Amino acid sequence: MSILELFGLPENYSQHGEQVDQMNSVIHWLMLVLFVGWTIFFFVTLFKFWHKRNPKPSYSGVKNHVSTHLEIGVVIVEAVFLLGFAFPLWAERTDTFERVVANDPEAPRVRVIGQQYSWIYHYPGNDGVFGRTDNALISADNAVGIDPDDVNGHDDFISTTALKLPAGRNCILQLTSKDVIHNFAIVPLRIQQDCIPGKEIPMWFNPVKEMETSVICAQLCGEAHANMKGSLEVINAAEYAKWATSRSEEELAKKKAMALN
Ligand SMILES: [Cu+2]
Repeated sequence: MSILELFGLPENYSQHGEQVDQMNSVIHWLMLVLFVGWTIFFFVTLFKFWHKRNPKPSYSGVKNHVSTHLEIGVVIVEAVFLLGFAFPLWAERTDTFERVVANDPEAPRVRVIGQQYSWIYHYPGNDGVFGRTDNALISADNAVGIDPDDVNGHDDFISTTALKLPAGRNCILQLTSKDVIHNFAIVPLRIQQDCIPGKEIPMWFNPVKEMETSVICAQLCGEAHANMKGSLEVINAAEYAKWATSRSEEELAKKKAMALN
């Protein structure tokens, strides 16, 4: 059993998750070593400077420069860690959004809109383009304010029950919020991102296999924050394509029928 499972972290389902887990694990072991080391130092100090062993205090204090040299040494070692290891590792392990999009221009995209206290998912439909949205257009029948005059939005569809995504693809979520700051956190995929009103922030990951999980809001956002749970279903890619196509066609037919009336 890994140290992370011991702390109750669920199984990983994303391509990048193993690297997050490795980092998490290294940090936990390092903290354990520091904890044990400083605890030993504490007791050694208590014993060494115990008043019964040193009945007469030293009035002159330390004369040599060992501590100065030690401190310079610590600065050098930390600089090597930061510049030689941390920065290059960060550059290697993070992927820029441009690179992700260039590698897979067809990557499925979903807009995720947080609101007190639920999540709404806006799919671009079969044309792959999101319709223009405007908060002023939000109403009971238009949960995310899609502009009815924008043709790109006619085949867009909304899901308020679950976020469905295909397994084994790079998925891009574009996160925003209608009211306050929320945070879309998917622990089994080892990813989370703040949803900020007025901004649309991309988040991307590759769910490696089919799964069902809950998504939680990880930013204290009001009195019912604890109830702000969504559900995520990662399904077979072919099944996903079939579902998304039919939902989009349904939506387009509905719009056409409305236009005829
Ligand atoms: Cu919240």
